[in-house]
Amino acid sequence: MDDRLRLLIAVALLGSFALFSWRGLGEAFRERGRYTDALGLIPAAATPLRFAVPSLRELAVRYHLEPTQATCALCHIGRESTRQLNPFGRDYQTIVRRMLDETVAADSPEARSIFQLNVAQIRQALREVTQDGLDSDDDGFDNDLELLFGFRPGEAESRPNLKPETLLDYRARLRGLAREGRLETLLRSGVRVGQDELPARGTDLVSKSSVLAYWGFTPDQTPLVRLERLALYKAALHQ
Ligand SMILES: [Ca+2]
Repeated sequence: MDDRLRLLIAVALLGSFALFSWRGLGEAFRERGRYTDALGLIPAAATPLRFAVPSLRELAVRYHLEPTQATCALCHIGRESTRQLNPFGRDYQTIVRRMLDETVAADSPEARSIFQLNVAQIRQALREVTQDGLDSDDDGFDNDLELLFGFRPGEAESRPNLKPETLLDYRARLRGLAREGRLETLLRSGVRVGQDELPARGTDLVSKSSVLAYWGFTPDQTPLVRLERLALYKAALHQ
C-alpha cells in the first residue's frame, strides 16, 4: 500500500471518529441542557439509585424519590408480576405507546415494550405524564404536585392533606427559587434532617417529625420523596 493511500485511510478514519464523537457529544450536551429534575435543577450526574426498570429510575431521579418507596406499585396494582396498571400507570402507558408507534414499525415482529424506549424518550414521556394539570387519579392534585411532595399519583387515597391551592402556591414559589438559584444555594448550605431529640438550630437542622407533619404525614409514614428533599422545600419556603 502506498503512503498516500495509508494517509488517506488514516484521515478518513480520524474524520469519521471526530464526526461521530462530535455528534455524540452534541447529543449528550443537548440532553443535559434539557434534562432537569422536576423543579428545573440539573440532577446529580450519577445517580446512586439502582432500579431494574429505566422508567422508574428516571422518575426517581426527577423527583428525588426514596428508594425503598419507589417500587413497581407506583404504576402497577397488586403484585409486581401483574400487568394491571393504576391510573397513573395507564396514562404513562398511553404516552409510551404513542412513542413506540413513532419508534417501532407497526409490522415489526419485535414485541413492543417499555424497555424499547431510550433515555431521552423516557424523560420526555415522564415530562408529559407530569405536565401541570394532569391528575391521573382525579384526587384534585396533579401528578407533579403529588410526586413533588411525596404522594402517589396513581392512588386517590394517597394525597396531601393541604389544600391544592396551597400546594400550587408552594410549587410556584419553589420553581421561582430554583430559577433564581436560591434553592441550589440552600441545598449546598446543607439542610439536614436531624433526630427529634436534637434541638433545631436555625434552618440547617430540621427535625424529622416537624418535616413529616408539615407535609401532612404521620410520624410512622415514609414519604415517597426523600425526607431531606422535603426538609429543603420547607426551609426554602420559610427562609
Ligand atoms: Ca392525583
